[in-house]
Amino acid sequence: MDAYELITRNADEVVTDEEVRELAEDPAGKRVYVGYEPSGVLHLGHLLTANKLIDLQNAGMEVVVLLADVHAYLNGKGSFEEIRETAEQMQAQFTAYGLEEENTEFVYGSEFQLDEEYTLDLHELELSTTMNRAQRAMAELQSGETAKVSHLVYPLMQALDIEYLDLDLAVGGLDQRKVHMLAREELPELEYEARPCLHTPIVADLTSGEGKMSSSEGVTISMEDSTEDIEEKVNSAFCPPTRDPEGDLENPVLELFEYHVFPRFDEVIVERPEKYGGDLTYEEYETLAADLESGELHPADAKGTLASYLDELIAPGREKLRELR
Ligand code: TYR
Repeated sequence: MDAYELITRNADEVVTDEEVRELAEDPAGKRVYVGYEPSGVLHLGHLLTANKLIDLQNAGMEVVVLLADVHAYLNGKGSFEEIRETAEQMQAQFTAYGLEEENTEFVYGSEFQLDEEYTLDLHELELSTTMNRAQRAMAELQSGETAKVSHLVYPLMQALDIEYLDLDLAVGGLDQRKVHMLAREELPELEYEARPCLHTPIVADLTSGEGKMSSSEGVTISMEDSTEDIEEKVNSAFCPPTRDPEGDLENPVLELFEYHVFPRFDEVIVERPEKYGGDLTYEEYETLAADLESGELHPADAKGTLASYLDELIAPGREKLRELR
């Protein structure tokens, strides 16, 4: 796999492809980040972007993880003290998951976002951005929540982070694209360069194949889940044997193989007794998906295999959480 393929595999979108191709020509030492509002327990949503960071690390890039404490504060997630505590737990779980400590720069937003220069730039962005523009970039509110000024400042600061962390590429889930587009438009107003960005897909809810999977909506898998929890969740997951002809429903079991298992393992072995055809070995996601569709691979076998690989990925973080509590 060449650098461009590694950098862009499993991405839903890159902006722009031309800029990312240029980056891929010489990725060594280029800086990339994902920012996360601190959360005490990582779930699959966090791990999907972390997988991308691991790819980028393998492509030779320098990885920065922003523990966005000030952003979480602006989003009403609690006091600074509470947020910092969850940020420490988050960092420990990322490291356990496979973002090597020596090769990953973990930065708290409050380390630079409260500096005078940053603040003055933020005010300049506030001057050059209309309310309307900031509102379009704002994250979706929880149901029943009223928009505050803090929700408008939030995307402006996220845009500024890309400059202040000296990044060559910004990565996030597809839900971050509106902020990244704002950054590309507004940073040049301050005479900073617009940077390319890469968006990972949002994986469907485990039970229905629809919509966004996060900790607040639908069923996800987290670092808190035991082996049995994982087995149970995967066993009850929606797994239609053939692809939805209309194409609106995703198969979450296949998505988890594609975005979580294959990027982290060279091969996937489905263990089956001889009388059911014996073990199956897959080196590529596509082959497994085709076998599920053709009936060669039974959904129950696919689920059992998925659960055990996910468990292997979750185990070190689960252990870490136990130590911390
Ligand atoms: N907006 C991101 C989220 O929803 C968090 C974030 C904050 C990302 C600041 C980047 C950033 O610079 O999780």
